[in-house]
Amino acid sequence: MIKLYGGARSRASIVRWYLEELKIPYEFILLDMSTGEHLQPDFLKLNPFGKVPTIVDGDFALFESGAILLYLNQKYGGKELSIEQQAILSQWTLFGNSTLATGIFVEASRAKELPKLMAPLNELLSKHAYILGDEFSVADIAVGSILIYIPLMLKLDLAAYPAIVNYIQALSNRPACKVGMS
Ligand SMILES: N[C@@H](CCC(=O)N[C@@H](CS)C(=O)NCC(=O)O)C(=O)O
Repeated sequence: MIKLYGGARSRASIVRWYLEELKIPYEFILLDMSTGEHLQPDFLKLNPFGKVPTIVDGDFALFESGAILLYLNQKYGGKELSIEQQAILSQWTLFGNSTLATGIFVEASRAKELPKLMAPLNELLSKHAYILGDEFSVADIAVGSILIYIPLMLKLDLAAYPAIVNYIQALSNRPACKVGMS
């Protein structure tokens, strides 16, 4: 069974949400980061940087939430993807994990970056329900999880981006999201 190592209110939620969507049995191992459980030798063997999320699938260990999402999609997503389709999923996963997360969470550049990211995203989501079109995909986990952190953690005013507000609401109503991102 896949082991998912996480901490309270950590990015392990993103991976947990996807494991729930895929309906894969998994064991969630909650590390007490306040006492440094993530810095103990046994965990550092899995992730030398001492960060969560990290998974172990059989004897294969993997860290970085984006890499884990793409691995799970490739192994358990049930679809044969072309190189281009796989690249598009990587594009959105890296966008969520890096460009979007930086734009949202780095306070110093937020005022400048946020409109540049949110306006095109709002436009895209006003045309179709999900990032890739009418079908939910791992791209929605990667991008949606970062967007969901806005109402959860930052309380930014999203009134100018109604399609994003609807998207966040729709994703938050998914049973898997409720378990993963809670
Ligand atoms: N880019 C990484 C970020 C991992 C990360 O920074 N995780 C935090 C929790 S959200 C952590 O483990 N922090 C512990 C530490 O830095 O000591 C990912 O998406 O997996």
